[in-house]
Amino acid sequence: MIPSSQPAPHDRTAARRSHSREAFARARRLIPGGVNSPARAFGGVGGEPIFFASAQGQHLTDIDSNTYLDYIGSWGPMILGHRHPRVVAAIERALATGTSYGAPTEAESHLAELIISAVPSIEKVRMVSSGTEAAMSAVRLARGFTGRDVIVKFAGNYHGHVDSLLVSAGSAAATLGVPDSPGVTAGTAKDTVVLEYNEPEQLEALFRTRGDEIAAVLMEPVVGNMGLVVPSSDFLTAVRETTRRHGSLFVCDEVMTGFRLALGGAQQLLGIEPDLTTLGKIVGGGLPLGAYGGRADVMNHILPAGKVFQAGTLSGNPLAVAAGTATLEQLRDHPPYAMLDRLGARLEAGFRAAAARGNVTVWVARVGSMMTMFFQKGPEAVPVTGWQTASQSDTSRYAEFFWGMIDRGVYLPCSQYEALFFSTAHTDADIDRTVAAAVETLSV
Ligand code: KE4
Repeated sequence: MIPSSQPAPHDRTAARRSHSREAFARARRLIPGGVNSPARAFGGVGGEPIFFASAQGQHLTDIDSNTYLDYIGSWGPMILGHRHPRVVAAIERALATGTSYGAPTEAESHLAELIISAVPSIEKVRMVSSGTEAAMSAVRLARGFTGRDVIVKFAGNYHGHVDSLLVSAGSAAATLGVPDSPGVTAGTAKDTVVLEYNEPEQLEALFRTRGDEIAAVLMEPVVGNMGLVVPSSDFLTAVRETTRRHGSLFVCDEVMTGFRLALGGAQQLLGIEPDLTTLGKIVGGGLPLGAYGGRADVMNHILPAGKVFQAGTLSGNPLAVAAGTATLEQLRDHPPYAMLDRLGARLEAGFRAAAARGNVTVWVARVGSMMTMFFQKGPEAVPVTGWQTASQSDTSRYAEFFWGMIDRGVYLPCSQYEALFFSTAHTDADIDRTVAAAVETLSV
């Protein structure tokens, strides 16, 4: 249960988290920055990361036995909440027969059928072990298929830690101020062109001059990695029309939005048809699995059907496939999207009201169960349409909000430049409790 007594607000060194502090000190001696991914390092909010012991449904429990309402959901995968019985049972069944074969199984074909039936633009799909691998493979495939070098991406979009895509990247790269990572060579970056999201004229101008060099345009169809930003219909039309006109591929990165915003992902919601789609997170049900797929005439260029190389020891791992299959079957059999949207509207209205009561300027963006409240410095809210406006956010004000919510048992993304997620395990009472915590936090 969430602690009934309300601790002192903004108590970042709360004694209630002494074991996390000790664990972090130990981890820093062993692991760079004490974490295995910078997104969880709390760099964007100050203080030290919280170490967790367990999770169930909508709740996380840290190693100091504090319980939190979880609004990260492992950065997206846990749409059914933690340890959903159907997913746990599927993993246990797979465990009983083997954990890794390095050889094909029928379970992989079954998951492929589920993905293909859920996402109409995907005619063939290849499984990998992460969203990064999916993006890396899709970029190589686009270059191999078109015989061209240039990839277009958008500032504030994040596609994993692929060298060629760590250029003006979002997520932890933006949070920690390394949108262009050291170690990415000029030779690699020269074939990546970065434009501003939601600026169709920029894209059209680029294609007028370099269209015959462009292998693909890669985008998050709804951005989560600069905070949540929705695309304009003009922008989506420009991406689809310019790529089609110039023989380039339209690659939708649905690692975060896939099966999250609809069973068919953001592309179903937005009515777009990309040539390739990358997937991750939910498709693995919280275990390591990514995928990329799309037009069969493109995918058939992947070895051994074609000549574009891509491989992986643990690709299609039986445990990850079992977790992903159970998750997608649950979403197919009991589509939660209307309920998630209703809960999201309740949370959005509550956060807006809390900000108004606290006289705090915010821009709130939400699609279904993904949402971001951008804290802003001026007196009037400014629409956040791309990195240029997202990056003007008042990140220190967000950090104050984050810690005030932590102290009230609500675990939000540890960065202004991330979207929050909630699950089918969250209830109206959880949302109301979250809103009450926001009202208290924003009125101090
Ligand atoms: P992974 O390699 O982390 O599985 O996926 C990379 C990726 C690709 N595309 C999109 C749209 C993504 O959001 C991600 C990963 N998202 C971040 C959070 N915004 C993962 C958290 C982390 O890096 O620890």
